[in-house]
Formats: sequence, structure tokens, C-alpha cells
Amino acid sequence: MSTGWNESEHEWWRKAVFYHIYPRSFHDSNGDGIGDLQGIIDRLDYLNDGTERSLGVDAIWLTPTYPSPMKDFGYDVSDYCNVHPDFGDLETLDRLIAACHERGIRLLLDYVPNHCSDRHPWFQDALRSRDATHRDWFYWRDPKPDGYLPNNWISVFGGPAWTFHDATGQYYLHSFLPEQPDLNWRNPKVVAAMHDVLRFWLARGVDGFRIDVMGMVLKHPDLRDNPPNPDYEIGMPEYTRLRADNSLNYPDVYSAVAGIRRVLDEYSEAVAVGEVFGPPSILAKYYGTLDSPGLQLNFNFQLIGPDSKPLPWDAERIGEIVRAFDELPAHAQPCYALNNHDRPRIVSRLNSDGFGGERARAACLLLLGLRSTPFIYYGEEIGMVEVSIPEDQLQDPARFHHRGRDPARTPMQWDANPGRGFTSGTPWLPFGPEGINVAAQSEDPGSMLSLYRRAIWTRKAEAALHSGDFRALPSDTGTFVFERRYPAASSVICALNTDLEEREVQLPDGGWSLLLSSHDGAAVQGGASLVLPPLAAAWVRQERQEGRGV
Ligand code: TEU
Ligand code: CA
Repeated sequence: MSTGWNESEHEWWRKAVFYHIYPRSFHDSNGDGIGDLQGIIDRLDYLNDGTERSLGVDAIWLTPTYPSPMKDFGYDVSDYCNVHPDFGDLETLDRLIAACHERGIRLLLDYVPNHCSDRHPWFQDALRSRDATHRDWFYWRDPKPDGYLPNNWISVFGGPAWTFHDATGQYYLHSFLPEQPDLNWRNPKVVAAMHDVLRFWLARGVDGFRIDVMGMVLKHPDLRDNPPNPDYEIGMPEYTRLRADNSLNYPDVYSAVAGIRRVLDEYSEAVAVGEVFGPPSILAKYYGTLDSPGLQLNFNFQLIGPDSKPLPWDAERIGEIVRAFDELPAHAQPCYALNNHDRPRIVSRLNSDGFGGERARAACLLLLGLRSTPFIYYGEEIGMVEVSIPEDQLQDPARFHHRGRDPARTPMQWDANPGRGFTSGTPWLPFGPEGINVAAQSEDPGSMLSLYRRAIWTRKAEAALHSGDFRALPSDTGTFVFERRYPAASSVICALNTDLEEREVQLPDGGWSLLLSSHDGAAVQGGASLVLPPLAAAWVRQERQEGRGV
């Protein structure tokens, strides 16, 4: 079975297409309504069986599968080196690793360094007394003289970032829920213990990690107040009332990043992708330098946009974002995602005029056409939508979007059966519309799933797409056009029309032919111009011509 890449390639992740699985919602193998690791094993052939009948992804990232009270659905970890019984056990995870590797699929786990669960033995010990062994593994502060909070920080999920512990008379810091106390990465014992967590999994054969809120692990040493955010507007999430100057991307956080990278480098092919927030100049720091490398990949969420304001589907805005990132040094491999488990799904996000599904098709060719390591969120490839969930069935503790994050976390829809092929029991969250499912789309050449499959396999076959350089081309309003060139092979131009009108794009030099398009009606005329229907994207290809200038 061949999946396309040379297995031992050190920087395999540069060419890879990643697939992000929310394990609770992928496939339930035992009928308890909760997706599990065996369920993922059962569905691996869908992800990549070595043929173009499968999606063809090269790597998978699982959101947390560790023991957890599930207050934040696994981002409250009570044991970093085990598996939650809802998902299976260590033996199931070992089998998943082996089953992935048999198919040439790499497996990334989610590493949650900033905080653990209040049920973690470290925090339970810290609660015992002020001189408990693990007390300074967390941030404890006395009340201010007036009895008030130690600083003005706001939890990302709302409310103060401090909770008072009566028995020991101090506050502890939690950047998220009170049940998620922040670990003190200024304590070398915490760093050593958390580095050992990485080694534990890497030694078991895991290929790397997505790292949760990497930019929070080191804060201002004095935990200084954050300044007010002048751009805050009513209706934005409460935590954005303050700028996170002293709690996010604090300048010495990059030393913690470099330390994590050194551990990864003990295992030659291990990779990490950071969940980081900031403009390209900040993201650059997480990549580090060639002399002092940071994480190999860091998410650029700008194509999704901030919590309060999703990015409008606008060619100029998209082009600015992509071009700005391209200014970074070449080793800073871009890493774009259009969806994840925290953000409204793209089909619904861009649907104010009812054309969200059309935009999502074009977005597929943008995501897979960019110079980037693309991440696809489960269900994105079948156009899953935000599911409206009755108030009494909502489970997510965070409510900064209208209905929290549950609408983007509903079970994968495998077929139109009552259990959607996901479960034989009652699903932990309600299903979306039954018509959106894998079975219905598998054999339909016009479906979203067929488009994703073709785009992924085409990308694999085209050096220009998976390894070519990037060059933005001048183009008319409403369009974003760029070229991917791979010396001595071919060039591919990716053109995006975000307008509701047809557009014609001039192609340099001629000799272009249509490779793939999101919509019927896209056509190359005379090898030199490309007609794009409203809201469409297309890839066109040219054999490398000797002597063509830069
Ligand atoms: O998210 C970090 C984070 O800051 C998000 O809460 C983000 O602001 C928001 O969800 C975007 O809409 C990570 C995880 O991805 C999230 O699921 C966890 O809840 C959070 O960390 C705490 O671990
Ligand atoms: Ca299950």
C-alpha cells in the first residue's frame, strides 16, 4: 500500500495533509453514544487506504483522549499518560498507532501544557497546604490588602481568572475554567514533568503533538495587570476587554517553546503544531530561528478570523493575509485551517446570503492550493454545518459564540440511518441534517467529498502544489490569484473568485489547462485566460517551460 510519501523523510509534515478528529464525535464502536479510539481504527480506510477512493490524508490529530472529568471536554487533563475509559485504554491507543502506521498515516495527540484538571493528583496535593510538595506547581497568590483579586486577568471563558481556596486562604490562577488550574512553567519541576509527558508518548510511537495555547505557558513573572483593550466593543467575548500583553505571547514564552522542541528532537521525525494567536510577526517567533528552532508548525487562524468577527469571504482580505505570512523566513512553513473544534463551521459561517456551501467548495481549493500544511476538520470534507442544539442539550462550558462550540462538534455523519453510522445508541450531541453524509456523497462526482478527495490526491501528485514556492499574481478586484512553482516540473495557478459575478483571470504566458475546479463552468480559454463562475476557485496547470522569467 502506498500513501505517496517517503516514510522516513525527516520533514514529512511539509507535504502532508492533516485531518483533525474530535474523537467523541468520529465513530462510536460500542453504542454508548460517544466516539472512541476503536471507532477511529474502524474508519481509517475512509481516511487513507492508499487509493483515490479514500480521502488520502497523511496525518491525524486527535483532540485530548486523556482521563479527564470532561469539564472542558478533555482539555482538563487528570492524567497525562493514560486514556479516558470513554475512548478505550492504552492498549487501544497502541493499536490505533499501529493501524495508522500500517497505512502510512501519522498520529498526533493534543498536548495541554498550560493547565491540568483540578482533579489531577498534582493539584489535589497542592490543595493540601501552602507547603504541599506540588503547591508551587501552580500559581497561588494572596488576596490584595483590600481582600480583592491578585490581578485583573479575565478567564477566556468569562469571569475572573482567579478562584479563592478557603482552606489555604489564597487564590489560584486559571486562564480557563476554575476546574483548569494553570501549571507554573517557571518551576523547573513542572517543566521536567511535562517534558516527560512528551517522551512518554513519543516512545509509544506517537508522531507528534498539537500544542494547546502554547503562548500562555509563561506569563509576566509578576503576573502584572493587563491593559484595557481599546478595540473592545460590546458583544465581544468578555476576556477581550483586556489586551493579553502579560498573559499571552509574553516574550520569554519562546524559551519554553525551544525547550519543547529540544525534547521533540530526541525523536528524529516528531513534529509539533502550536495553537498560537497573533499576527505573522508573533507567529514567526514560535517557529524560532534555524539556530534555535521552535515548533515546526504553528496555526495561522487568520482565514477564520477572530472570535468576535469571522473573516468575510473577500479575495482582497484573503490575499493580504496570505501575502503577509509569506514574508516570513522560508523555514516558517505556513499552516492554515478553515475550521476547528472551537469555531463555527465554514459552511454556516459564510452563509449570511445562503451561499455558504458554494464558498466552502472554493475554500477547499484555496486551503489545498496554498503553500501550507493544511488541516481539515472532520466533517469539513462533507460540508457539515453548525447544528442548532436545544438549550438543554448544550454541553460546552464556553459560550462566547451564540451557542458555544457544540454546534461544530456534532457526530460525524457516515450515512442517513437513524444513528448516522456513528452510533447504535443515543449520540452525546444531536445530529445535523441527515442528507449531509459520507454515503450520499461517496459515489457522487459533484459532491463536496469528491472535491476534497480529488483536491488531496491531485495535490499529492503535483510537486508544484505540495512543494512549490508561492507567488501572488496581480488580479482584478474580487479575485485572488497565486502561482505555485516547482522548478523543473510544473506550475499550478490557483485562482479564487469571491464575487457573486463571473470573473475572467489573465494567465501569464499561455499553455495552461484546467486541473480542478470547485464549480462547473470554470474554463481555460486559449490556454491564457481562466473564466471563473461566481464564488468559484480553480487550479490550472502548465508544464514547466525552459527560460520563463521570474
Ligand atoms: O483553545 C484556546 C482558546 O483560547 C480558545 O478558547 C479560543 O479562544 C476560542 O475557543 C476560539 O473560538 C484551546 C482549545 O482549542 C479549546 O478547545 C480549549 O477549550 C482551550 O484551549 C482550553 O484548553
Ligand atoms: Ca463509544
